[in-house]
Amino acid sequence: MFNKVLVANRGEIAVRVMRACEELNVRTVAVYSDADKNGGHVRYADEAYNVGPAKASESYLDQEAIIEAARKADADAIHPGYGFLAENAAFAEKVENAEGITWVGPSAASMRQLGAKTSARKTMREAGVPIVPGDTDPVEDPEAVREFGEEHGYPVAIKAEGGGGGRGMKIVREPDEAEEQLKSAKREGEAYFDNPNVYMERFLENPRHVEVQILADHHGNVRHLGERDCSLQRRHQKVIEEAPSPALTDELREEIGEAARQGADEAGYYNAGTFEFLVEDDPDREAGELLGTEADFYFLEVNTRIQVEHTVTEELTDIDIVKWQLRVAAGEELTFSQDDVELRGHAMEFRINAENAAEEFAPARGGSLETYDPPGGIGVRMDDALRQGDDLVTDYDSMIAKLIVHGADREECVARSERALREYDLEGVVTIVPFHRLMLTDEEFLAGTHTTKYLDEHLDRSRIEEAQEKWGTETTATTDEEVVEREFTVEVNGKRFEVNLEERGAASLPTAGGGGAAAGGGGGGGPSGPSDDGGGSSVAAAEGEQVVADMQGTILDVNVAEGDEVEPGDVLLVLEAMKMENDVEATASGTVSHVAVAEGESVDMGDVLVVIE
Ligand code: MV4
Repeated sequence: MFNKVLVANRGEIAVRVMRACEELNVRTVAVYSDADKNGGHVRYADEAYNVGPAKASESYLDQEAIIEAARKADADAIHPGYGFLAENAAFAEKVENAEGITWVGPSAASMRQLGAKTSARKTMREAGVPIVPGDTDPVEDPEAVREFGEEHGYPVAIKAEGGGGGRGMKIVREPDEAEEQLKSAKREGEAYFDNPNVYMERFLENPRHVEVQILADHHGNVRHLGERDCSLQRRHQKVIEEAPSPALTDELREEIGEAARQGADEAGYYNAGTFEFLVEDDPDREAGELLGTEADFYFLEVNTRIQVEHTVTEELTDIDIVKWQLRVAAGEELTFSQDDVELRGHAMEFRINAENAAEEFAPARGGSLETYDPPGGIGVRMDDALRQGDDLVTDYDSMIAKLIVHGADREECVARSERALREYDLEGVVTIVPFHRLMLTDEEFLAGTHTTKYLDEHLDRSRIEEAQEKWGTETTATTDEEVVEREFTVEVNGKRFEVNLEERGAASLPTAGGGGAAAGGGGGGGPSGPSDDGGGSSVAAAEGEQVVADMQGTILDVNVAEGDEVEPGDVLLVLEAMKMENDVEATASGTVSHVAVAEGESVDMGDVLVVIE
């Protein structure tokens, strides 16, 4: 087993991995950006290293900085968590080739083989795993799309080979849409994934998202740990995940699990991974009716990492997946057979996002945890990296915690979840807890008949607003507490150290000149951007004639050109950030004199987007 593991991540997943290390008597190393200097994962680790500024590309995504921190700490393994570099094959390869440091995850080769959707589909088809009807080679010609539509029926899905999540998929509903949608899919593939290759599948109208947890060692042992149902999604973002699926019979459950296990085995996969499937649901299925082996299920894609929702599988099987990741990476064999894997009871995970569900899930722009008193008791697990008084860091993902609940069956799990969400006392930051409480009263969700389209196309938005009013909490967008930072030189046993001290709430004391006494002041936590106007549209800070980005993200659409006349409220462009589409609006009348960005470009907070004279 390793001596010391560097966790190349932040927030709840970093603490989750560190807890596994603690139980294995392995020392832990955190990395953090300037925005996370007060982060919970920094507090938790045995030691912590700053890897750069808030901007992820210059810190958590800076491969050299991460490896350098591992060297400095003398760590003998790196666990990537999820997101950031977790599925970056080049980084995995760098670590695989780094003397004395082990990569905790699947091989770089597996990431390349299974990360590109077309090669994943080929591998699964050769393993006898059903794939969504369609091609496995890139398509270039609109005529080929029309022929496919004639053969398999419309709609046809055109997907980016490098795609994933909700990005890179276009739907062709009739022949004359083929040319434009093919071009659009190729453009998006090039812009987002630096890969213009796209392929076709028959589009399934009512799919459930069912995924299977895989654990495999370096000795040929491949196990599946049952499935998770992640059908409750909003704009391709999972909101509540559960296991087992409320829609499947045990026979269908076992078929899908075995298909995933077979596929992983054939692919020579090792460590933890998740095999995603689409299960065709019956739109007329009633509450209490289950999908049996007559239902069609198809392999969709592989996630070559630990996932956010691994927790529900852990609660059902009592298997610590992260500990097994570490053991497998250290060369140990799995000590349980497939028959030893038992699925007990029912579990749900509620993603606690700092978002306002009544404002199209707009991410919170700031705040601090004036009250943070999470639930507890039997069957309740909190995975977070928070404590009361923490400032909200808004530079990264809006998910700040996970509430995981386990019960003897789904009914008990729901009742226990309602109790836990009622207990969750969180003031100072807006979250989607009210939305979760609403879902636990929703007929479709309680019946388990919701598909992946339910939230985007069916849930009545007014019910979300009512829930937010009924159960929402007060928030303060800014903190007025003074944080004074000073630099001191201290001497310990004859050795001198430069240390930065932060004093919260204290009046700034006069300090003697020299010694680098830094002037204190300024709010705590991450930068507070312009005030949020809610509604998922961000009013860019218009400084004089410049319209600048108020958050880091990717340009989705540019709606103006030089010479255009604009009025306040006109949508100048669409910025994709925090997994949300944000309209950037003009705040003054005038003529567009310069457009500084193009579709697909990444921008940072403060970058000039458009100039209006
Ligand atoms: C599909 C599909 C229907 N038919 N492919 C969405 C993102 C990516 N993971 C694949 N996705 C889909 N692929 C075919 N042939 C429907 C979706 C889909 C979806 C899938 C799983 C979970 C949520 C979803 C939300 C919208 C669309």
